[in-house]
Amino acid sequence: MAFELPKLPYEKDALEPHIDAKTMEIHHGKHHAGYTKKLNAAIEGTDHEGKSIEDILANVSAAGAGVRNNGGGFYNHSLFWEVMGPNGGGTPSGSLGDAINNQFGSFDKFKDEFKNAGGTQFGSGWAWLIVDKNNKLAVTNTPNQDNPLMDVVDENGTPILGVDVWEHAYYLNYQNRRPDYLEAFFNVINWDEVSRRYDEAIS
Ligand code: MN3
Repeated sequence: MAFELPKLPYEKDALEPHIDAKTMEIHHGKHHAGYTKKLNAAIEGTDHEGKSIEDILANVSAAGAGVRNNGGGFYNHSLFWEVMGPNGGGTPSGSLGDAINNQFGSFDKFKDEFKNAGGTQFGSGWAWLIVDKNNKLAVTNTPNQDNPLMDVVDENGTPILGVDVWEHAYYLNYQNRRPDYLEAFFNVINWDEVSRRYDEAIS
């Protein structure tokens, strides 16, 4: 079974004005589609064929760069579309809201740390909110298409929120203003989905 490009869970203009339709169209239809296709090509005829993407990423150090880059790209973007939405923004409530307050002191402090992780990632990469092995929240960042599920990164955990800080994610609308893009991202975060992922990760 080959991996399939997931459908966007909303229309490509649904995140405007924060993320524009043209960026979504290219990002999903070209970039994510490309990672998916190249991942399938990289695993065809290997031991990775038929495994879950999570299993592949957990042992990615033993795989080649093609699996690492495209497997990460496939997984990361699949998560990215899900944790955004047209009715996004605001703040999380429930168990995740409590955990953020406990771990970071306040939502605003978490937001600053997350934006800082995205803003200081040199070159291309991602910023993450993860649940670590002790069920604690942490903010991390990773280069390229690496992610916290991979056995090659410093801080492992289950990613429950991620933001793409590759230039292709924001350059049409924000040019070099990555901090503005990161601020706008907070207007489209689907906290219901992030909370669902949090509850699943700690259960
Ligand atoms: Mn991308």
